[in-house]
Amino acid sequence: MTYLAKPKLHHPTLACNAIGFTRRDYEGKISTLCAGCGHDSISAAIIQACWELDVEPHRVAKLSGIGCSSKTPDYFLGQSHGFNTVHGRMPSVLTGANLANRDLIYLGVSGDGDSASIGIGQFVHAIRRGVNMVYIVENNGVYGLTKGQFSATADQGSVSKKGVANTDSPLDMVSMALQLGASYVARSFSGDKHQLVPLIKGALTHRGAAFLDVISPCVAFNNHPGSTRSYDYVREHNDAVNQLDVMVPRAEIVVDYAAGDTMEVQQHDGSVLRLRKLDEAYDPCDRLAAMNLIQQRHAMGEVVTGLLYFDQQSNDLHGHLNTVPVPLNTLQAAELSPGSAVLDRINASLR
Ligand SMILES: Cc1ncc(C[n+]2csc(CCOP(=O)(O)OP(=O)(O)O)c2C)c(N)n1
Ligand code: SF4
Ligand SMILES: [Mg+2]
Repeated sequence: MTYLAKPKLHHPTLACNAIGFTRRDYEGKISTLCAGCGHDSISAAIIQACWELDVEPHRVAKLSGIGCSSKTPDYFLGQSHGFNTVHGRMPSVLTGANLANRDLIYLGVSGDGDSASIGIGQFVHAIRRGVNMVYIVENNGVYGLTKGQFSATADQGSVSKKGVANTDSPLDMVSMALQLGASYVARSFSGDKHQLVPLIKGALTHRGAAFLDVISPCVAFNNHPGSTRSYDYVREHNDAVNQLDVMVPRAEIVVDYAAGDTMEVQQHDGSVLRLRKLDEAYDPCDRLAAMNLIQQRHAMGEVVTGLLYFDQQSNDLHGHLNTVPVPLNTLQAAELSPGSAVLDRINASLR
């Protein structure tokens, strides 16, 4: 007999964060994914990031599409809001929810199939509009749920489990996000939680469109020699440009890096991103340089990871539209319909 429910009781000695939650309070149901799937490590990193940031679970809205990756919101933040949309439609549902209630933290989780094929039109518009969200693509180069067909992000020449080479050019979602104006762009690897957890924390504290491409090996269909999305390939070709720390205002800021090796930037919510440079020449505030480096290293078979770009002056969709500061879903009839006298004044001003 299989038991798929986690025990509700917690050990009394489990550590609590500043708002009294244990790490287990941020978990969801037991995962039904294949043992070793990279997506489960990303779920664990999301749980860790939210716990460390003292995020109130009821303030998070998780949205996803269809795919193994899109199933994962069931496996974390079980006390948060969730909406599992249809294939490729997560970005528009997230945009609508964000417009109605700007007070929630929006976490979009998708796959390379979900976002780079059927949902590509939705992805580009959510990013270019600067929707305030964390958009994570769990990128394994295949359609895992439908048994391992190449996705649009699969590298040309990479070989399927059955030995067939992919002949199409890959679509790089990081380069696209940069070109579309995302204000926080990062790439990481599901097998590197030391890099991934701070990148998720930085994205959660960022205002604007934060995009994370996380290489996440599919152990069932894309983890063999010849694949460029396998654990071995990514470990051997990972080229990290920096290492991020996120310090929230209440935390003591401990300096442990040599001066000159780091750069700090304050986010809108008061948190500080501290970047330790691993590649001295890399400037994460230069969008064009980021695009160049990613393409150059990709041509060499390298996978560039880290915080690739952020915009210190970032804004979001509500800022662009100049909406009122309160959630639109709290406006009352009197505020939405100010009456004929106001309408007459507006009409008169247009004559
Ligand atoms: C409209 C529609 N077309 C096709 C499908 C079949 N389908 C389900 S998941 C999927 C691709 C999933 O790939 P990805 O987003 O990369 O997720 P993964 O399983 O790899 O994590 C497809 C094509 C569907 N569910 N709905
Ligand atoms: S099929 Fe691939 S993507 Fe889906 S759960 Fe299994 S390992 Fe993960
Ligand atoms: Mg996939």
